[in-house]
Amino acid sequence: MSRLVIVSNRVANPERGQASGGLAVSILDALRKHGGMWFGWNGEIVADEADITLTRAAHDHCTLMTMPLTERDYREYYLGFSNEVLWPVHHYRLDLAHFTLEAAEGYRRVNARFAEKLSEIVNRSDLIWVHDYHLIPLGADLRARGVGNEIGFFLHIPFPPPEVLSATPEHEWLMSSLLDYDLVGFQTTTDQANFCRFICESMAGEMTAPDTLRVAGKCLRVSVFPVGIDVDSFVAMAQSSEADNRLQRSRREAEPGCSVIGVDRLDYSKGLPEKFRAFGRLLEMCPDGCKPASLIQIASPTRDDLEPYIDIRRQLEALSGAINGHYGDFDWTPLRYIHRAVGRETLAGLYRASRIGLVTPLRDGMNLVAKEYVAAQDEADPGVLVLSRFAGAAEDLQEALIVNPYDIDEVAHAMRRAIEMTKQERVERHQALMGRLRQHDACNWMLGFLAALSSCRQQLADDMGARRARRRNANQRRGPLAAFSGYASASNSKGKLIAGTKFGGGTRSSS
Ligand code: ADQ
Repeated sequence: MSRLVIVSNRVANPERGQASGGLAVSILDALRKHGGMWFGWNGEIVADEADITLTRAAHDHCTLMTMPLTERDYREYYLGFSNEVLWPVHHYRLDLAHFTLEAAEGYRRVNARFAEKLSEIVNRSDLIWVHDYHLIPLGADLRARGVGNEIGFFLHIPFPPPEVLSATPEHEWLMSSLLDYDLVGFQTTTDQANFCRFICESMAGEMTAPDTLRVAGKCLRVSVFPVGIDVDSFVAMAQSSEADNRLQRSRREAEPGCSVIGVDRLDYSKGLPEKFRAFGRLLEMCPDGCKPASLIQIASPTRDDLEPYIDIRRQLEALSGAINGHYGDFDWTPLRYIHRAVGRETLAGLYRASRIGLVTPLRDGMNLVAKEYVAAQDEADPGVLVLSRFAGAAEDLQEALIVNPYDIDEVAHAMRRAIEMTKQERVERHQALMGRLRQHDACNWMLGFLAALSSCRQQLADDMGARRARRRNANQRRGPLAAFSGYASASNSKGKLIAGTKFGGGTRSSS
């Protein structure tokens, strides 16, 4: 079996149980199952490029190869281009995107350095799996250094429609650099469709099969691999003694009403102000003196050097203060807002103790919290997941109460519906959701991606062989001049043929 080399911006410490980002959680699950090497930034900042060296650390199931960034890299590559341009644009927030040439330069520079260091340590037979938006051009940089391995890329965040993407300066360069991967994976069919539409409409590509793009003389496999969680280990975690202690404590200290939990990184994409307002609306809908529900919102700090993150924190402090000031009582704090990371067992216990899991991002690649909440429930008396239709998870988790997070009334009504839902309905919905979680769990995500990556060159070669054979047969059936006319129409009409390429349906004639 080939060695797996995972590359991501940040390498998390596998021994610390508090990874509060979805990417780290999913990669750790993958490495626990498969083993291999994890390559990336160690979170440290050094003064000078000359101080950047690779460090190796061995763990039970993997080797970590990490290096620091310089202060300038951090500012330009990480905060600047990755998180002030790509993150907002991919979450449909053009209003928050802030582009500078220095940031774009920094992004190119760090990707090139990752490629330089990585190319020195990979073996020819390694399968290389690059993760997320920080490292889009890494595949092309590796190719430029002669790395001929199979290289796959997985995007954890949404892929916006071409009309939004094209507002990013440098987007053409970025998208063309994706063509050097063998396989590009997305969370949902919507993301995949947006990407394929961009390639077909803006880069004269064509779809030669439902998951294959041909563009600029290259073939690229493009598929959907919804990220999942390790269901059994999360179920076990939710029943562990630590989770049980948290559950018992939560029950003892419970605020009045139905318990509602929210767990998110403190990010503007997660829709936290809208969530607080919807909770406020729920309280407002109830008669005076009624205490229908209490919300615990855990929001781990993230990117707090950036203005939009400072701003959202201010908004949440003001909103939670206003809600508690207005509705709170001597025996009741309706909204508890906790701004820090929490251990995973504690989280599991909190999910289990809560009747409602409130997951309402404005836009999200997948959202693992939604899946963790479902897995942590007591199957005999489960809680209800209220889920944003704009989370990738909503494509699959249809038995949740699906809401529009911008519609405060709709979210408030969904919470009321969850409070009033019969046990039988809760059990039925939960059973169906657990089936879906198991179908798309962490293991299937990883194995699906790796199987596609290791077979995609062969499959592309087979597809091309089959296409050539089909064309030959068709020409033979049409007689001796057909081969010539087929060639002529393809070459004469190249521009038009491409302009007439029908997205998702292969080529069609330009007539
Ligand atoms: P994130 O945006 O980080 O991930 P998400 O999928 O919800 O979002 O994952 C968050 C993870 O961190 C969960 O496992 C959660 O338990 C944990 N977490 C969150 N807040 C925490 C806290 N306060 N304390 C401890 N743990 C906390 C990105 C994309 C997502 C995509 C994932 C995986 O933005 O859309 O689902 O990658 O692909």
